[in-house]
Amino acid sequence: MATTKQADRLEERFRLWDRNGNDVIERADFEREAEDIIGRLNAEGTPAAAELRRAYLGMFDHLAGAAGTDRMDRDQFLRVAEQEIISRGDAGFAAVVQPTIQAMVNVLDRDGDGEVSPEEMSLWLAAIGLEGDVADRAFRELDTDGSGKLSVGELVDAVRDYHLGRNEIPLLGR
Ligand SMILES: [Ca+2]
Ligand SMILES: [Ca+2]
Ligand SMILES: [Ca+2]
Repeated sequence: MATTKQADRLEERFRLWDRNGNDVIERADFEREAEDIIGRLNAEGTPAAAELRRAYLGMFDHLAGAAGTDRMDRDQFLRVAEQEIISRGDAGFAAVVQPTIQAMVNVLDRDGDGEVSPEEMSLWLAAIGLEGDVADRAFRELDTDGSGKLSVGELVDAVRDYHLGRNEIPLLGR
């Protein structure tokens, strides 16, 4: 059973992902979201950007396939997100969200060590409105093993925790 905060965050997700504001989530919304993220991360035209676009559309295809429609209205989206992601916990986030997070990491990981340093993360945090000391604090909170870098697993956990109402860092936007 979803808590109020979880439900609010799924509502927020619906509103955010309905990029053209027509009250349904469709493929065009995810295409636009991916393009915007690629633009904010200054990654246009790179192989990693193409992979990020594929990952976003893969996430859409997963949800649309489970919903049985490629035009999800609010109720359909909330139901399918609860069923495919939230209620399945770690397995749901791993199946649906992790490929997108991995693709984001591939875009950001300029030195190719497979993780995201504070410098590499700064573009992403700035894109969600976190800069300076606030960004530093958010980075430390996300770096749960204190290694000084963010792994794909730490970032997937962070997105999960935000949607479960356990942190206040809206990595996928607010
Ligand atoms: Ca839409
Ligand atoms: Ca790196
Ligand atoms: Ca770490």
